[in-house]
Amino acid sequence: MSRLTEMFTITTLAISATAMGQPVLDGQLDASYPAASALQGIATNFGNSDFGQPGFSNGSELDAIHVDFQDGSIVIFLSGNLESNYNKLEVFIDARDGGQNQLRHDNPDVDFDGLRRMGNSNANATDGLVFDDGFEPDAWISLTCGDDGFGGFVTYASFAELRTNGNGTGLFLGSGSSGSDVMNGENGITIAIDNSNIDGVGSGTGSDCGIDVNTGMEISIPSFAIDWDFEGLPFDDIKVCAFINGGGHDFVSNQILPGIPPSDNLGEPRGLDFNNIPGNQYASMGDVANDCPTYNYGACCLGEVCQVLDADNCTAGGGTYLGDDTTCDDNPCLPPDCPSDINGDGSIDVNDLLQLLSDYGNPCV
Ligand SMILES: [Ca+2]
Ligand SMILES: [Ca+2]
Ligand SMILES: [Ca+2]
Repeated sequence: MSRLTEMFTITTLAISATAMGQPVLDGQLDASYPAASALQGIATNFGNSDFGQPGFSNGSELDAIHVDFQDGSIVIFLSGNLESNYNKLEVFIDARDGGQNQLRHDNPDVDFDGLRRMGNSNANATDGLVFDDGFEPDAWISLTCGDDGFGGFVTYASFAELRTNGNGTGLFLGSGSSGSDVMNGENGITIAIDNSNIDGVGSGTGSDCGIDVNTGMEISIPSFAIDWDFEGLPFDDIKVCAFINGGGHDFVSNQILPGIPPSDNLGEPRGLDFNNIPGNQYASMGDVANDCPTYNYGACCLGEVCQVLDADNCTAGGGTYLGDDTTCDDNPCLPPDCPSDINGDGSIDVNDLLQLLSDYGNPCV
């Protein structure tokens, strides 16, 4: 191919890609993406990144999710960060009939058995992670990143089918790096990351907002990876649930999309049931989230017991609501420690002194 022809071909490809509206896989949010289907409403308890580098990141957060089907591929953009300590981004995709509302025990052994770490612990157990009713994912992708051992930034990813009766195909997709150094998986899946976000949600467990973040994790899945019987499935109803998990797929953060109300990290994925958490923890293609969700969550005193609850549920249950985003740290529901209030009437006065004098000389038993 002559240099001129080569340039022409490259230019033509670039123009046709733009004309067809395909996103460029580089971890930056392209104009071709639809509006966010969900926005994060709480701070991250897995670290707020402030490095500002495309590669290495010192925190994980999921700020927004965009989902589309473009030119034969499912495209998913998750704005935010993935900490470069080999924590895991878990992405579950429901794009066809069937699937696994509860993760099974007989899924393929991929990523050091990381997928099965979240599922039923054996054929008779029912302790696998349960998604909200109406969400039955058919595929799973997990992305991780960190130091390659030589000071360079590297990404790895895995894919698995989540067939209704288990025993789907799974594979290691390969490795990549940041920006346009994308990972090209054997089955046509491509993944890019740009970790440079320093905005979005901050650190903590209270309310926050993940709006206006335009860098993060970008995934393109050719339809045949999920249309495994080549039926020409329409892919007009795609749902996605994403969350940040610990390095062993064994400790779920509080960064879920669509999000959860203000909360600490969720922890153990086994036994986790998203039906027990308000709202749908899955987003549908076509959903539009213009604003971050808002929550009236805070510490609620039920006697001396403190629980972070929704304000209405707190008062309906006879509790005292201490205000939005208050926490149960150092149990604020316990009476103040006031040893000089000897008779316990809430004030220190002459009656405490008289009580002391009347007790004077008695043995403490
Ligand atoms: Ca499905
Ligand atoms: Ca942030
Ligand atoms: Ca739910």
